[in-house]
Amino acid sequence: MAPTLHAHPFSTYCQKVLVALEENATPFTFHQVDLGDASAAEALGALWPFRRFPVLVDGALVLPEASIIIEYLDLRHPGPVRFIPADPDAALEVRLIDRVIDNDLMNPTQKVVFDALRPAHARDAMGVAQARDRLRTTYGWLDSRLAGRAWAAGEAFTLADCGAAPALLYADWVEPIPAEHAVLRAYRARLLARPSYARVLDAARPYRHLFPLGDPGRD
Ligand SMILES: N[C@@H](CCC(=O)N[C@@H](CS)C(=O)NCC(=O)O)C(=O)O
Repeated sequence: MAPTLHAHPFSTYCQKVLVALEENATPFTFHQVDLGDASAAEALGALWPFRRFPVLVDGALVLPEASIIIEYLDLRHPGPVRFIPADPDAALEVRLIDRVIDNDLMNPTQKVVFDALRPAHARDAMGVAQARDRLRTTYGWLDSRLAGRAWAAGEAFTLADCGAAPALLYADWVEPIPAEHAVLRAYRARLLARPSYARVLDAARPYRHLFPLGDPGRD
């Protein structure tokens, strides 16, 4: 039986896994979770007490964490696109960039987005300023690291690119990538044009009204 992905189309970490599934046309069942629905949130909590998605269920296995899910797909549902290179040094580079994408791109973007969802009196202006500063540091690092590469870690599309696609989509909405980072801007454009991510992006369009900083009207 095909695995089931518990997820939401607009969620950045869910999109990361959806890109991997799309890349290899892996059969799966999509179970949409609306965290605003108390019973859906409770059902997700029964799978993963932190109530975060994505969660993949494959037979008796319940697997959270987008990167681990993609590594699992690579092992148990492999396709022509391999997300972790066989060469251990190349695999380290993929995992390093994947960590930077999650920790220093996705997470500060979420900080800014979730802060906008808070009531005005509970906002964290200093935390948001620090998150924006971190995004700018990450942009500079990625712009240098990716120079001369087609994809995040070289010529092959990997785990690092699965996360980079949604992370750069939303990060640029929150804190536009400066024009001087031409390498990074061109990489973001390639990701958005990649058929796997273009399909994920299209499936998420009906939910753009959920973006608390306003639909940017592009991409
Ligand atoms: N480290 C997790 C992060 C997952 C995550 O933060 N998911 C968000 C949606 S993009 C979520 O479920 N947020 C709901 C919440 O934290 O309450 C992963 O890599 O999968």
